[in-house]
Amino acid sequence: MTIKIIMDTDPGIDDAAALTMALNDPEIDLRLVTTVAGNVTVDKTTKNAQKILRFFNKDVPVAAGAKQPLIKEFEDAARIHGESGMPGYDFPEDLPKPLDKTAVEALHDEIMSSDEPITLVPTGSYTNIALLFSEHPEVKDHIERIVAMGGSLGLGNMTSAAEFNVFTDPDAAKIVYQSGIPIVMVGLDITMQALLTPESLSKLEHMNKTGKMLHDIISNDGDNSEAGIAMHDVNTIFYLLHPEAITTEAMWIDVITDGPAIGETVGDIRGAYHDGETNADVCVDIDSAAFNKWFLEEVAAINY
Ligand SMILES: [Ca+2]
Repeated sequence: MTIKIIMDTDPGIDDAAALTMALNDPEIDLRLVTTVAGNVTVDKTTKNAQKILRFFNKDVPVAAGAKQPLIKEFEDAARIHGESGMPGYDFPEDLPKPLDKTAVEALHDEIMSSDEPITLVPTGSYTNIALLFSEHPEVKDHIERIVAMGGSLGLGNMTSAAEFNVFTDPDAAKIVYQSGIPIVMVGLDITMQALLTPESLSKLEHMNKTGKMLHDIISNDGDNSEAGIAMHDVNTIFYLLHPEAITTEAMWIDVITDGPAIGETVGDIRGAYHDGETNADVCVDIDSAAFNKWFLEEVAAINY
């Protein structure tokens, strides 16, 4: 059984690794890639997504999306992902044009024409998805669930309170968490646990062409430590394929949209505000060794 997904993404080093897994794992059917401003500007994230598709010779359609958040001013993460968003590897530059429609229209068309409900996998800010729900609310009945990288029950990585994707567009995140669609929050609570270790990274280098490409871009990640490098977005794909390796807790997530905690995802762990209602399954624990083992096995299986 394959899982039909759409990735809404802002490559981005870890996005590129997540796309690599989604494009090549036989259990995942990646129907569409939409892009959003985030790690770098949307023209760059679109090109980067296309570079990964071109690298694997896959013709999954790409539609360019929002240039900026709904309300908040745009701030990129080029200090971590480099000026291009995906430095360190010489990708071919002869890229096809993206679809001649917006990300929102492409999302609408793909979701409504699918014969089964689709899983949305946002790995950037949620601006495109929030716009989609506002402009085409009928799509909500045709979405299986949203498995979203972003948020944190603990500390943030942009501010003390906020994780990057939610911080980038907190107003969009609020709309998505209030949409009524089942959401799995794949946040820093697990992505900062499941670091790609230095041993795993060095194994990638000599594995195959894919391993070399991932090694070279991941080595340029500005947010590394001695323990390893967080592969944030890749955890969404790992969750889809190996939910048994991740512990989730159902709770209500509220998104703070102003003030010093802007972009914080507040988990109502004690059920103080929502009468026991929940709107998300929040990932709280992960088998990091299983994540590393799976990551290497996925790349080895690509055989390219
Ligand atoms: Ca991302």
